[in-house]
Amino acid sequence: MSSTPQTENYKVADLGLAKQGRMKIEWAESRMPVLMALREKYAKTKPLAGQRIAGCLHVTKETAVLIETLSAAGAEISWSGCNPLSTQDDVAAALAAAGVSIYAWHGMSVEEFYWCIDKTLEFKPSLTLDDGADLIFTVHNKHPELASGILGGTEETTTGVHRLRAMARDKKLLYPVLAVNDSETKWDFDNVYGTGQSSLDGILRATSVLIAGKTFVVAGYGHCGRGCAMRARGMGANVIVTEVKPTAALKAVLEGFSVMPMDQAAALGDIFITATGMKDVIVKRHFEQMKEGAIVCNTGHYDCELNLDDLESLTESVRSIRPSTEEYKLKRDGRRVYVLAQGRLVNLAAAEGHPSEVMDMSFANQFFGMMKLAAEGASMEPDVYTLPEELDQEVAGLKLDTIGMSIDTLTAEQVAYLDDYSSGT
Ligand code: 3DD
Repeated sequence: MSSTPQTENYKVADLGLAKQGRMKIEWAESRMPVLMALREKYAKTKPLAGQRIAGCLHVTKETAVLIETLSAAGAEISWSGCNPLSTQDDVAAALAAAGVSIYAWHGMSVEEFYWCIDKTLEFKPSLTLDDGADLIFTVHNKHPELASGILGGTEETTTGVHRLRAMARDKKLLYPVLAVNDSETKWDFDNVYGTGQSSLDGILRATSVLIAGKTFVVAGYGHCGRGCAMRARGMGANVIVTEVKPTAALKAVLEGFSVMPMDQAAALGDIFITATGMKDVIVKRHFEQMKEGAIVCNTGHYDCELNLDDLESLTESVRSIRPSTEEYKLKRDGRRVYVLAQGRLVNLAAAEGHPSEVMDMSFANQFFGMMKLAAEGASMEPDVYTLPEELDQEVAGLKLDTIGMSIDTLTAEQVAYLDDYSSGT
């Protein structure tokens, strides 16, 4: 439990970390020019005035920039973290010290995790902002009476969007949701380049091992897995990809990665990372085959991809040998397997998550999503929607402007040519 007493509108680990946290937030601000431009523009008109946003998203220095941008645009905020291990306590302290209603600390229990979500719902939000859908699930399963007051919600991550689409299909959704994850300026940047870099960052901070020359097994070749494979290869690893989807596996083959079932890869890998969104990706028979010293981690949103109950059934003793690194000594022959971040997303639990530069675009989509729902949510049916394609071009254009890049534009004649079917070659 966090040592800071809960006041009426926040609970964090240690308010004394606020000064350090504020400097981390300022560092992120200097690398999130799109959000900062939106903050400057909308602080004047405050289009979110009167809105109460309950957020459930990793409390990182980048999320703090989003929170303070939404607040500058007029919204009232109440926030919790979306993973028990991903909160940066100094950032949470800085937000609390600045008056943000925040309930988040690193290392909370699952019970405390849901207590924090309940606290954010006390002010009866008009909008919800999710990463992994725990907040919206809590509204639907525990506080359905709040749904009538909610104009809509956004969802940040692949797995969350998948589950919300299933709810919408089954007509269980009580209010409209915008799938921020499905914006190209989110998934094609955050999921690929963000996850690739931040997952290697998490592994390196937790273990400090050499990546070059190691056999690096990536389970899942979706956008996140692709990023991990790309970055591991960049550091000199021999990358093996495991998949269940033929097209994804074929892409990995054509990118030059080895592809094989986990049953085969388990005996070969030095480092394993799961990025599938599926449960039980690495299970007992795989742990049994692993080499002495194998390192295993997950970068998927939920902590179900490594079956640690299976590993525990094989284990004689466990010790925390480094921060975010636990050593499991196996009964059979004393072999040691190392699990990072207790099987939770290694990029946020053992490092700081994706770099600010990519979160700048993900969170610009979150910001525009909140604006759209504030304006139109009341007239939208409960379903899952993607943000308009032109918004992607606007976000990418803002990013290019803020990094001083300019591009060509089509002439009127070229635009006409696109639709011209009067002649061929
Ligand atoms: N996620 C990764 N890095 C993050 C950061 N620095 N701040 C907040 C959230 C962060 C999670 C996102 O990648 C989210 O898009 C996801 O889970 O898909």
